[in-house]
Amino acid sequence: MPTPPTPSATILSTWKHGLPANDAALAILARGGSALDAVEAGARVVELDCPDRSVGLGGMPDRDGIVTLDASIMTDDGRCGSVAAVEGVVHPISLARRVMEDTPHCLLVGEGARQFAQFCKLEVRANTLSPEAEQAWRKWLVEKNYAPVVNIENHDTISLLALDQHGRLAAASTTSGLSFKMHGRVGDSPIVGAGIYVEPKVGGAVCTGLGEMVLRTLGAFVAADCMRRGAKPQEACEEALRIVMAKNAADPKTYQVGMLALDFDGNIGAAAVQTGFNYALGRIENGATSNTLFDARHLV
Ligand code: SD4
Repeated sequence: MPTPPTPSATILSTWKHGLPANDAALAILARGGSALDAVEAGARVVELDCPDRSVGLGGMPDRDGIVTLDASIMTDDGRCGSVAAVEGVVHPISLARRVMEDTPHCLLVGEGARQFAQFCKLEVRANTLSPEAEQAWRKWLVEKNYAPVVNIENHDTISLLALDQHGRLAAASTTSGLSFKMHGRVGDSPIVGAGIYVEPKVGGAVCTGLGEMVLRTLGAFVAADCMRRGAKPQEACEEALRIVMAKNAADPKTYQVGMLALDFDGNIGAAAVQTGFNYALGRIENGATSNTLFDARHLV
């Protein structure tokens, strides 16, 4: 007998722009829609309108003045799709989903990913800079200080986790990556296991922050694996971040990594290396909907 639907659902998103993302996701979850549709819809909101210029075509460029985008999506049956270093694609999260659903592959990069977007008839534009991003890039060019320090303030990649009314869980992440990165640099966000991971029957985890720190330890996988071994989502985020800090030589005060986790009971975890990481939690419980911004616990 299939499990009857439960009248609850959860959406968890990084940073303040998680609030409008959650609103879009909650609309889907409220009508019994899938966690997969919810995380995609939430990511698409921020891809179109990210005031902090860290997601989508309005995002900050690399050091050559070119915006390159990374995105990934994963479901609780182990399916996943990603795109990396793709140019001109308005909704890289939807392209990642098409990689997952319509190809035998997990990851497409660069020009091949862009061509696949055209094949899928997803919107592709000329890759021009927004006026704000161009101004910031020209200012950066004056000194060309290549110090990939991710902010400890309130802006960054959007990464999402959703649990729907039918008990299905999905994760997604989409970003323009580190501002003024080297052309061709890919962060953690499109790398399954690093920026996002869903462990079937256990739960999922997602990351934001300085991708190199997460890539070296496959942060999201580590957090999900902690849950597989019995940790609650909060304990899992903190344990995974301790491992990130232990395995990276850099002083943790010089970088930020934030993590969110969600299990199949709707328990959540949120933690960051240092202060400044906030997240939006959306819930549907007994017919009532909430969407609230919280500060995550920090470890240093
Ligand atoms: C990256 N974690 O590319 C991602 C995104 C990010 O500001 O932090 N962007 O490293």
